[in-house]
Amino acid sequence: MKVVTCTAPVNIAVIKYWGKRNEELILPINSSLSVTLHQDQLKTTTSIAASRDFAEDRIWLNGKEENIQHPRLQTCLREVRRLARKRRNDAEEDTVSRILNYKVHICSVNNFPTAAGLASSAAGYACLVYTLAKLYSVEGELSEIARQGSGSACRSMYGGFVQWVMGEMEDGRDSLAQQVEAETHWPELRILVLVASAEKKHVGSTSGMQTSVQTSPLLKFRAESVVPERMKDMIEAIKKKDFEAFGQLTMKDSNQFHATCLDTYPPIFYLNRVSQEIISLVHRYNAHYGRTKVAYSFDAGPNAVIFTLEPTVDEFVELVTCCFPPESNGDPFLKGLPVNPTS
Ligand code: 2P0
Repeated sequence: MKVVTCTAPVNIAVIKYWGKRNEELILPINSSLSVTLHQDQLKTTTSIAASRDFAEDRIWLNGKEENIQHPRLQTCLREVRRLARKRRNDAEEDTVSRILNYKVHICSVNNFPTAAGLASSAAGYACLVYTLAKLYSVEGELSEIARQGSGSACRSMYGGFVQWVMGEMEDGRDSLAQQVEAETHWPELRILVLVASAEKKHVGSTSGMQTSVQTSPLLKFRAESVVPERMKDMIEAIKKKDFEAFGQLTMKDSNQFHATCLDTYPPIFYLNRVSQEIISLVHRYNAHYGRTKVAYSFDAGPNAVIFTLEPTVDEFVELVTCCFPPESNGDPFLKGLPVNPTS
């Protein structure tokens, strides 16, 4: 038997992916860009065992057995095994060939609530693909396979600041994740996750974005006329460590993503009253200082992700706990998460 265990962190998009041009290959209508959290924070841990004693492939997610026949799981298994057959080297040929004939048992756990809309599929599929690749000693580019598990998963294959280039080819060979800057690049950057609700989201991302592509003219405009320029500006802001530019672009992109959700027919509402109050609090805080010291971003759910720099964390956390006392609103504050392991 061979057993391999790996972890993969969540990533938070600052230029959002929303909408596919090819559902099966998971090819997006626009490029996107995210920040990958540190491995010690919100993450998935996956163990995969291969043994000649296993009669079939099986998978458990957070302790519960799931259907291994799920098409996206099957794609990841098939594609990593195909690469293993193609890329195996002579030294390892015997071992890899033997393991490729075995069935696998996969156990995957998240250290954060799966239902809270915190990018669980991104960390999950990134971890599955990476762990499978380790099992079969596959090296090299893997984000193309992770993308076919869940679009946002391709970005969790790298640390630091990562872009998912939409690509142009029909077979998706050029729709890949690329690191823009390493995790050591911006040590002062901090991410706070404010949990406004741990409820499961009403409209899942996959079906939500399908409806948006079919019905929202704003989404089409965004993909064609806004995101290309914004990607360039965001990469420049990151490279220069210009927090004001980074923060403003992040907030504008989150707001436009939620505007496309409202422009979808029937409309999709991911933000709730607490989310709106957090948005307003951030703008009042920044207005007080006359500059952008804090930025928010919301994915397909009401929970806020706050970006700020280290010296601002304590004051902003104090403000949030003061404005949203845990006893009246649940517990909106989860954790201050360093992006960089060395900081
Ligand atoms: C993102 N989201 O860029 C955006 C922002 C949600 C809002 O990627 O169908 O779970 O598996 O490709 O990756 C959520 O979409 O969807 C997502 P699929 P996925 O992070």
